[in-house]
Amino acid sequence: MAPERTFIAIKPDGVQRGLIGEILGRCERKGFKLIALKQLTPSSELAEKHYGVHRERPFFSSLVDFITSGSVVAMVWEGDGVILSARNLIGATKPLEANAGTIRGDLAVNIGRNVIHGSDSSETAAFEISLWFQSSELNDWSP
Ligand code: DAT
Ligand code: MG
Repeated sequence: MAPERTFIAIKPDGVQRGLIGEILGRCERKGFKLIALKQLTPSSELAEKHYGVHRERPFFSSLVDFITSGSVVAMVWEGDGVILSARNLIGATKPLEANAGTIRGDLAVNIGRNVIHGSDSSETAAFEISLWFQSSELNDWSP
């Protein structure tokens, strides 16, 4: 499987709850390589682009309000099959349906406060990485 990159973000609820270290640790222990990391409170413009695919959904405005409500930890991780593998680490969108052992299964109960975002395909990963990061912020290194 070819090395890939994916965009992962710890949402404001995860930051508020002190789960940054827990989530970084799970990604690191899995064996993925951290390529970029920063903390920011996203603008509405950034949030609306990030969640543009959900623009017509009834929850869109509350989703944008939530993701812009506080600090987000934005990351790029690299590894073989990392896009799907990170989705598996994250678990189902609805935390009550997420398997135990996943981040959402272990750490969340509410779909509107589900702690973490991960890209769902190679196309979204490329789009989200370029939306959240300048290419100069991506730091390649050899383990
Ligand atoms: P995921 O975050 O697992 O990729 P998604 O892309 O379908 O899920 O939706 C993006 C976010 O929007 C999700 O993390 C939480 C919120 N969301 C999705 N479906 C929702 C719903 N039915 N009601 C409220 N929020 C929802
Ligand atoms: Mg999604």
